[in-house]
Amino acid sequence: MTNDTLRSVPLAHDAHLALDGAPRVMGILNVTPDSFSDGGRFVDVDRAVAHARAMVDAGAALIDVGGESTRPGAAAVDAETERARVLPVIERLRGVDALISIDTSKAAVARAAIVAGAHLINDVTALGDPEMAATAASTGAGLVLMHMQGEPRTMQNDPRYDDVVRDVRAHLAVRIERAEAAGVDPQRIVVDPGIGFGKRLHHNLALIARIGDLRTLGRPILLGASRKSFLGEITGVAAADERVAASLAIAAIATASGVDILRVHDVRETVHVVQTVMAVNG
Ligand code: HH2
Repeated sequence: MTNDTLRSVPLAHDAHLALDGAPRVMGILNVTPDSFSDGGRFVDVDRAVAHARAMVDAGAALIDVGGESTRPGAAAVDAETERARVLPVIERLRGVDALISIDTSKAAVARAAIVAGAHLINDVTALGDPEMAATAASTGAGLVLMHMQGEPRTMQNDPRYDDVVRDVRAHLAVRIERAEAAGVDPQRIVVDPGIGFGKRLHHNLALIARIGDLRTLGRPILLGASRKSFLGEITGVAAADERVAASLAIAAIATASGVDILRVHDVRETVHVVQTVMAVNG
């Protein structure tokens, strides 16, 4: 594992994400009525901004703002509704001491979010929108390419792989090539195996256990496992907000495995995990 490598990911608005081997924590801000863990809690702009600020105070280096739930079976949202949810929040977050990511699969939403002040695009469809790569290229935004099999509505209906880690890696390699072909600077690309997106429990576990295999893509790795349902399958805990300890176990494994960004709900606790694992590993 190349934990000691210093790297910097250039982002929109001349910002950079510095990576030094300890994962950066990305706090989740779902401005949606229906997200699986925090749906409805941060639809109000003042509450969303206050929650973002609290996550930054707790040590989040990034805030991931999303206006459409991607949980299995979630209702699709049009671009206008999504923009109306996220833009007022992003505008209010200008000047906070954190980088802002826009969690969207729509190029039109991504573009508007970058204009409003966002620094990187978190695209869970990895260029499902044919305009997304050109949008990332022209704005200079960072670009998270996440693996998903199928689409949110149906992705959990019997997903299959030959070798899930190899298949996910190959899929991400193709999407990286596609982004580069459209003019995206490869230095700006981050990859993500997409925990829970068209994966059964054993697929998620294999991807986490062998996350280091994705290093050969040559890009920083983001992992989003926080409070997800596979943790409920392991522990028998049905309530998403009671899966914090299980989420922290994954954060510890990911930190020890050299993951670069952890997308989480519980920022303070995750920062403590990262600090502790890094202290032990010297
Ligand atoms: N997971 C979710 C949403 N966006 N983005 C990346 N890059 N990686 C992930 O694993 C990921 C993601 C789903 O979680 P959440 O945002 O908490 O819920 P919902 O999709 O219901 O809003």
